[in-house]
Amino acid sequence: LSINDLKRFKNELTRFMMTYKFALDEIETRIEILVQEFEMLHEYNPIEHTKSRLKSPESIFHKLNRKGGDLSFSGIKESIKDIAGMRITCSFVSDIYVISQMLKSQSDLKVLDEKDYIKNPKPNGYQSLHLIIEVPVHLSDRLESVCIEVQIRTIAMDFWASLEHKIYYKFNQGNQAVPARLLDELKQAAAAASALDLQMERLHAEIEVIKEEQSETMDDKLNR
Ligand code: 0O2
Repeated sequence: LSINDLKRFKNELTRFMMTYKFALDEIETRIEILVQEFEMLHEYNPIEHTKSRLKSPESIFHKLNRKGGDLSFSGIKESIKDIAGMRITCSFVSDIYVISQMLKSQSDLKVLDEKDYIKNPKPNGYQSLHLIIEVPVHLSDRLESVCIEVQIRTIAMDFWASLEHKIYYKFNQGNQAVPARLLDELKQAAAAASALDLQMERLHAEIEVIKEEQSETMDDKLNR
């Protein structure tokens, strides 16, 4: 392997990773437009926060080894769909489906896969809506279709998932299994998070009705 081979590989890797960054930039902009328009029309923002990340080359390599795939840029592109990931945290469960529907209805985005872990939570309690979306990226000399994974969840689901991730990380670093009692408690915590989401959604709907009634009364007074 010569120094020139290494330089060529480094350039190819940079170019490969850049396409995923551009796909994330593209989706971030589209989400930002949806939020601003939604806020203007409904005086309400369905998104609490968003977070984007690119998988590191090391982590891509580990995943490829685990899943078994061709060690080439086209092979990686084919077998790993979450090199670019965006997490959207919403206030309420219904907002998750509103955002998902808005993305699905954009004609130049292609939803390749959808996993609804809200309707069908994972056995450990994990909840989220996952979409694998193919995004068109216009480069200087070609058009590339780039996959990104979008995870949409509520604040409660996100709180649960980040704690669960930390617990697994801690135990896995020591090559230990997570104790059954902790797994059980995590499952109970997932049920509590779900109940909280339901309660918040109900309260939100009630508040919306009150706001609507108040604005109707105000309109009546002004029209009298
Ligand atoms: P990271 O570092 O968050 O990216 P895949 O492994 O992606 O080929 P899979 O398992 O069918 O196939 O994908 P799925 O179910 O869509 O889940 C992928 C991602 O969802 C994970 O990415 C996590 O981010 C999240 N996730 C899925 N299940 C759990 C869970 O039980 N707990 C938590 N905390 N997160 C989960 P990565 O690559 O594992 O990690």
